[in-house]
Amino acid sequence: MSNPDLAQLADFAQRADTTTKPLELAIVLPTFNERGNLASLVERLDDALAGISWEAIFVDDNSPDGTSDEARKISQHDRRVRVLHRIGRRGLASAAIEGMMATAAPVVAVMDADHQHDPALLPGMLKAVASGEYDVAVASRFAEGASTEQWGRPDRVRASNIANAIARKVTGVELSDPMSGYFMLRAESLRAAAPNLSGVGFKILLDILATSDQTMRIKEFPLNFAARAEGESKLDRTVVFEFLVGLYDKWLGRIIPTRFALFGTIGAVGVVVHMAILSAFLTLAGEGLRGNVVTNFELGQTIAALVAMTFNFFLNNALTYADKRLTGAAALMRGWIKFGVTCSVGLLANVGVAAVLVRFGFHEYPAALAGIVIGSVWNFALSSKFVWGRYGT
Ligand SMILES: Nc1nc2c(ncn2[C@@H]2O[C@H](COP(=O)(O)OP(=O)(O)O)[C@@H](O)[C@H]2O)c(=O)[nH]1
Ligand SMILES: [Mg+2]
Repeated sequence: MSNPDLAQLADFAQRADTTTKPLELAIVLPTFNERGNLASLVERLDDALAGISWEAIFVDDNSPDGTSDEARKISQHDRRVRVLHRIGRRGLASAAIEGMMATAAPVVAVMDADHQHDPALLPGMLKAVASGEYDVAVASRFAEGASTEQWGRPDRVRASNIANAIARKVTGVELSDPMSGYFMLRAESLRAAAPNLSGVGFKILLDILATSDQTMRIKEFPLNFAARAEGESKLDRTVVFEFLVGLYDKWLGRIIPTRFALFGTIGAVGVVVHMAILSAFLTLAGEGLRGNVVTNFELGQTIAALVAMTFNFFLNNALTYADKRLTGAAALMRGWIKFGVTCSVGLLANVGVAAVLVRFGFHEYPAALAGIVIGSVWNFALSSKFVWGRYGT
């Protein structure tokens, strides 16, 4: 037998061994439009994890580029690769949690599917966690020996630093990169924390650390954070914002749901915009329209309402629904019209409730307030379904 044959045989034996060996590690890879990155990533996992019995779970939120089809194609030939295809859902945190809950492996890792996270760190991380010496292994972009130079995004390094500083303050966890998206822990610890995880935006690692009862023993692994291979970042702009939303969700989200709080806050700002436009209009219009069929007030009120509604639509699209943001002129136009229709229904509910309350003898202002609250709840419920929800596009 020649040497290459021997090498092949050894390779085959090792593979056979890892398919009969009990599963040791699951790597959860949330994806949204990552089609071009999958095949090469599986190859890199295969290289990095030689001798380890692993599976990879792609959790795809129905990416329009067909990422899930690509993942299924790979999976047909490689059973270590699995696909969780979610419909009508968006969000990195919930994708990671659901992926980690979908495996029988005793140890689970989460990493990006865009090649920013180097799979070569996985065996070391596994050793730290599987031995029981540590509870969590974190690949850190900011630990001693790590680098973010290849990333080429100093703006995002700064944003991450700010978020990390706040994170360290509020959780008391001393970690160089609590917002890291690349980490590993025992599946058992994850399952214990799962019922109390927020699953909204919030960087999932921080959520796990803040949720778990005992103090986690953490080992950091310096990561050379690369530029993404193909496609574009979905999370850009929103890191710090997402983080603040996550904090809110953790502390108050159970009392007033996070999205509703955002929607309501934006609505309140919308009222200010409305009043500003109305007063500007009334000042500028002066006596001009006096005596016409439409009064200054009626015209001003209509313009202000349209502007405020448009303002609310765009702000909600950018912030409240950042994770399901509508993009492109056609989708935005459709969304804007649907939002307008939704708000008119909300207005009817608002006025209806307030009028009934006044008839029952309530004072006008509390009645108006009740109308506003009911109208907002209505707007929120309807628009989250029809504008940004699964029926939205
Ligand atoms: N399932 C799922 N994955 C997502 C979503 N948003 C981002 N991802 C994936 O999460 C990983 C990190 O996202 P990315 O856009 O690279 O964020 P960045 O690294 O912070 O710029 C990538 O693998 C994305 O494809 C989402 O809404 N759902
Ligand atoms: Mg990325």
